[in-house]
Order: sequence, then structure tokens, then C-alpha cells
Amino acid sequence: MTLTQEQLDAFHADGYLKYGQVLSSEELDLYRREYDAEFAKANEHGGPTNLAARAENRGSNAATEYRMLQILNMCERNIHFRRLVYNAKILDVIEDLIGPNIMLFHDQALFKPAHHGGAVTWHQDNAYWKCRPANLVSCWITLDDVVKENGAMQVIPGTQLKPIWHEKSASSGLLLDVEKLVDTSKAVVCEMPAGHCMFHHCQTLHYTQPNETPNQRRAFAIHFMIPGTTSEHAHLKEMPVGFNRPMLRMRS
Ligand SMILES: O=C(O)CCC(=O)C(=O)O
Repeated sequence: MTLTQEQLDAFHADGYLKYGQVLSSEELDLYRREYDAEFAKANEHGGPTNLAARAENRGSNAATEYRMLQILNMCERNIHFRRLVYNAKILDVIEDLIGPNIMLFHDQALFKPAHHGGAVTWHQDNAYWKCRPANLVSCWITLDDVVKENGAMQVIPGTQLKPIWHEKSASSGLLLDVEKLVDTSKAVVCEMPAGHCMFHHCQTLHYTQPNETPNQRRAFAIHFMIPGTTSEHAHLKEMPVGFNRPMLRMRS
């Protein structure tokens, strides 16, 4: 066991765990360099996805004024990020949370540039993923110091216990912000230095605010599942092991 009983109980009660440092300063330098290089490459080839452009309920200039940039599956394009999804310190915690056999669901780099970083609106991950069993756990790693103002992760403790209905936009089919269903006075802000991480359950309601500060906010999320997990998107068939969904740890 890597987690203390207190940490385990806290995760099961609250649906998240602010953990601590996972990257040394040398690793941090490396990942920052590689992250920036991948975004530079993506910019040369049509640009990373701008999630802010999809935030329909944030006003019509969201796409031009705000950028919440995403590169999905860094592990497919960069050997260093491929290694990071196998990081033993992280997998030890994941093993305590979901068991000894661990598969990658996906990873993503989530970049809020300075001054114009877009929000990630309140949501439960599994409203998008529709996985069963709904026991996936994410590790969210900071590559910059994160405070509320530049987009630290905010969570509502205890919300992992119940899925909530996420309404879809009639025009685009995209899920809408569920802020109106959320008691945001209960939000906990996970401010952390660079190189630290927090874990959250796939039903924990979470949010990051727009970044209008002069400081960029680089983060990397790894989403873990157990083998045999199905998704409504895959017609409830088991998601197969593959290059983009490797087994990361097998003990039985
Ligand atoms: O990085 C962000 O701003 C949000 C990340 C997120 O929603 C997630 O990792 O599930």
C-alpha cells in the first residue's frame, strides 16, 4: 500500500485526493520542454483542439478570445509522455484506488495560455465517457504552479457517489455546463506547485476557471481504467488493449 488509510478514506469519501510531488525538478524541466515542443508542432499542423470554442454557453467570442488547448494521447506522439503514463509512483497510487490490473483509457495535455486561457466548465468526466463500471480514476499533473486564478482544479467533494444528468445542446450535441446544478459554494480549490498531482474519480464534479493572469498553466491528465471496462460509445463492448490503450500494470 502506498496510500495511508486516511488518504484512502478521504478519496472514497470525497472523490479526490490532493497527493503531492510526483516529478523531480529534472523531470519537470524535461516534461515542460517536451510539452512546449508538442504544442509548437501541433500549431504548425492546424493547431491543437481549442475546447473553449465548444463552450457555447460562454458567449459568442469564446472561440476567438479564449483558448483551452488540448492534445489528446500525448503518449502516442512522444516517448517521454509515453513513459509518464507508466510512472511507478502514479501507478502505485492507482493500484490502491482501482486494483492491481491497470489499463490506460487515454491521456491529454491541457494548456491554458496566459491572459486568454479558457474555462473547463463544471462536469463529471463519465458524463462524456459513459464507461461501466464507473470507477475510472484520473491523475492530474501540474507543469506550472497552479492557483485558483490561473486554473487550479476545483472539485465538489462527495459528488462521485451519484451520476448527474448533463444536458446536451440541441444544435451541436455537445454536453452543456452543469453549473446551475452545482452548489459552487462547496467547491474546493486544489492549488499546487509544479510537479505535483491530484487524483479524481470519474464522477467527481470538477471545473477550472479561465486564466486571465500573466502566467500560463500547463497540465497533463492521465485517465486510468480496469481491464474489461466497457463504454456506451463502444456499444458496451469491452475496450480492447492496444497501442493507444496499453496495459500499464498486470499483477494477476
Ligand atoms: O486541465 C483542466 O483545466 C481540466 C482537466 C479536466 O477536466 C480533467 O482532467 O478531467
